[in-house]
Amino acid sequence: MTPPADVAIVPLSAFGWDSEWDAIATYRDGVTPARVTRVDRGVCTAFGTAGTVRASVSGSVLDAMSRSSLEAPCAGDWVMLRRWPDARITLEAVLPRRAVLMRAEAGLRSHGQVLAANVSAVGVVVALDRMPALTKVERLLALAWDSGATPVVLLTKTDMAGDSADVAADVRTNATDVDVICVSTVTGTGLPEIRALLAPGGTLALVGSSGAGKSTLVNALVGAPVLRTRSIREDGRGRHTSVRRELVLLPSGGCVIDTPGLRGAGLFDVAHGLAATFADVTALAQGCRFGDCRHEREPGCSVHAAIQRGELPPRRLESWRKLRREQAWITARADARLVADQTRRARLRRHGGQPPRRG
Ligand SMILES: Nc1nc2c(ncn2[C@@H]2O[C@H](COP(=O)(O)OP(=O)(O)O)[C@@H](O)[C@H]2O)c(=O)[nH]1
Ligand SMILES: [Mg+2]
Ligand SMILES: [Zn+2]
Repeated sequence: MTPPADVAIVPLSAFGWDSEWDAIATYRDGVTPARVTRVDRGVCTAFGTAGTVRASVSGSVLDAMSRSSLEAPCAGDWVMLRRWPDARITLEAVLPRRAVLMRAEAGLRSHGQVLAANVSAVGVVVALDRMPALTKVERLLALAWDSGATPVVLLTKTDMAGDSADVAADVRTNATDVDVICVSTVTGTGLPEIRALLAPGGTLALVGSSGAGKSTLVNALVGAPVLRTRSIREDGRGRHTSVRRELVLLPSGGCVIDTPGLRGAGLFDVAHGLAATFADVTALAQGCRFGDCRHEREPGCSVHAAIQRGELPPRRLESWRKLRREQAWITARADARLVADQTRRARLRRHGGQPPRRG
């Protein structure tokens, strides 16, 4: 379809569209691809060849959403939009996602929630204006690894830390196989490295505590104040900062997704992410005498042996245990939910599709 002549045609490839997406896109009359930048109460803002538009969700997408909340469009999704003769725009389909950043839903931790779709890198944002908690970094790294995208640690506010190189070294020894970039939006340190990570067509999702400097970083990368940041006057709770996930296009190509409001990022079935985050523990565990060694008091435990030799910081094992327990609990909850759901369905079938009568 040819867009109207007065509209500047923006190449979607600068923001992640490629031949693989093109191959699965369902082109029909008046239907074109676009990328979701944000979702507000069912209305999606999306960026397509004709610029930014607002679209409501079509009936078929609503149907899919009623079956699973994971089907709801979210920031980063590639979607197909239909433009109707009365100028209304509807979101007809969400294209199958590639890497997805997920977390356990707040309060209902055995349900997942999609934070960002089709990401190529996940930036774990940690501010150096105070001593970072390594367990927190590890928790966020597990989330990042599990997305299928490449994790990277972004140490922000390095202009406020005299020892940022030491902290970076410490984080590096604790984050095997992960790039650690020192960043300052005040001096501009690290911004070229992050831009390089994103070109061409890459998508970086930022995760981290409120106040870590995520939105400020997005603004610095764009070179304009596109997102609200916490001002110095109201550094209490960040009341006036956004709570929405939002995808921002960079003039230099690539996209950044800010994911605010990640209070105590819950883990969501991140067995793979944990193994990658604790690659050192996982590798040592291969040498344990028992396959199901919990590295507590078992004989022939090579994890403990490594701690004795001073080759593995005891903190790493403690952190691994803590996150493993958390993950086991979530998995058990998810299994219980699945069983309950199956039982309910079986009961419905036995009663000819009618819910059983009580009493
Ligand atoms: N000195 C310094 N302050 C920063 C830097 N990045 C962010 N800040 C400040 O940190 C506070 C929180 O930043 P914000 O981007 O709102 O954090 P967010 O909650 O992660 O989005 C604001 O007052 C920013 O001005 C930095 O690189 N250096
Ligand atoms: Mg913010
Ligand atoms: Zn062991």
